[in-house]
Amino acid sequence: MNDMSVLGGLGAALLSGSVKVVDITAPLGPETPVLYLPPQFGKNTPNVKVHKISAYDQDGPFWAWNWIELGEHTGTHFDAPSHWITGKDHEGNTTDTIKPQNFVAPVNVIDRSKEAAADHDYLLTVDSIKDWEAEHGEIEAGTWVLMRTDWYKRNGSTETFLNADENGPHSPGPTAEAIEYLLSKGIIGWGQETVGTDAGSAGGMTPPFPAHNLMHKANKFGLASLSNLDQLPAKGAILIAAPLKFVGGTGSPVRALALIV
Ligand code: 23J
Ligand code: MN
Repeated sequence: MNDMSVLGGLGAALLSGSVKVVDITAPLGPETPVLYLPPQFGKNTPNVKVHKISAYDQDGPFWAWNWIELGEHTGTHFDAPSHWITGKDHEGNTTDTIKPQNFVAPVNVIDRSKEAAADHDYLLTVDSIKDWEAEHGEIEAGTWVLMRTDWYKRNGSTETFLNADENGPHSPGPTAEAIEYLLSKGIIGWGQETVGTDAGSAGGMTPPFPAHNLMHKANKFGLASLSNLDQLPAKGAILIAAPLKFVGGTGSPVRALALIV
């Protein structure tokens, strides 16, 4: 297939519905759960606030509009390398300077939903990724890797989503070694369905928050609070997830989509 017929074929497939667009984004609003960090880590990010400007009333007779108060790292969102101290000196490391090719790429989806249901502190290991590759094929350079856990089904409330007790939050994520392994394969991004790209227990890991520390050190990206990964195949989908072009932004809410056949 030549390059023109690839897009012609895609356009026809979108029109006929044989290629489908899956929304892998969680609803964004005042009820959206946000990360909670304990005081030793510093400040927290606020909840979304929506401020009315007008609603077809004396403040704007024929129109409705709002302005929103929004943290960069809120809801389904993109982590830029500048988010982490390890990524702060890279070229093109902010939401406005990242190359847009990174926002559209093939995606691998590692289903560990059974494991995460059985163990809320489930950690994805190198061996588990190698098992997945033996079944589905190698993870290729330039692709995204997402872990499906079905954790998005807990995203309706902060309590179930953060899942914290006196020992801190309990949610699945990657080991540091798993991220190192994925980086050795040349991936451009790591994403999951939990509030951040790391496990609830990640503050106590070496290094702390390894998905953030290691991905951003490598000038690579993250996606957090993804939804509906149970609708994606292990391989073969195309991820589309572009942050707002915030000048100097460390991250941004996104409308994350996947193209599937
Ligand atoms: C700051 C500190 C720790 C974490 C995070 C932010 C996030 O999850 C985020 O949204 O980037 S874990
Ligand atoms: Mn983030």
